[in-house]
Amino acid sequence: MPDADMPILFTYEWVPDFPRGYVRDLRIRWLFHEMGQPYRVETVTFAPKRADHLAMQPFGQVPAVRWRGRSWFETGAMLLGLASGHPTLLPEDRRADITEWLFAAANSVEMSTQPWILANASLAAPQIFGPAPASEVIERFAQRMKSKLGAMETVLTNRDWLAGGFTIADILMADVLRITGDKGGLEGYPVLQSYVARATARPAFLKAHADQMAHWHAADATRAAVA
Ligand SMILES: N[C@@H](CCC(=O)N[C@@H](CS)C(=O)NCC(=O)O)C(=O)O
Repeated sequence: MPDADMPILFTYEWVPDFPRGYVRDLRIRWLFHEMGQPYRVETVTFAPKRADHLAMQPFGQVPAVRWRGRSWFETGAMLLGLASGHPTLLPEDRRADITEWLFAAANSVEMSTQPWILANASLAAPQIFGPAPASEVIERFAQRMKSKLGAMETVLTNRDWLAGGFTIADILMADVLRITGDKGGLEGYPVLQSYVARATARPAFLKAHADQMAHWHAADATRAAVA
């Protein structure tokens, strides 16, 4: 395949250990592996944010993708746009359900898990994440998260995937829940634990995770060579 036809995935040139395996470019790597779509990676700096980075991703975040004459930001929008036309990852007759679940993953579930994850990160490492909120605040974050996790536990009881077969909705939802589970948030939610285990056993997830970790290891080697 000529290079011009290959999607370019933008991620950071280097990150410290704690976000490795969780940087959201993994969700797009996962998509490309599910599609059997080769891609190449280019890097942006975490700080300062370069003008060409901000032109693709107005918040200066990753991932961004450039493909077929346009660039993409927001992982939910990328999953919808890049998988468009795919017969199993985004079947037309289930597009509406899949879109609902994508928004639910990003806007309801991740919106409830992130404050709890970040508060606990502050408790564990205030020198990196800033001072932790008061324990009553953390408890309120936990309760909000649990109301969403409880709902998802009910939704996924007796079904393997959110919208029929495995789709892009499962890429986003399973990755949101994977991070939560790795931080201890899925205790007491056996259905969600099984869902995450099922999703992350897929060869495309394993390859995406390995690719991201290889990227950081290569970045370490580059830094060591320059130092
Ligand atoms: N809603 C965005 C979130 C992107 C995001 O939070 N990216 C993180 C890395 S996983 C980032 O770049 N953080 C650095 C920053 O916000 O400056 C998406 O889903 O694409």
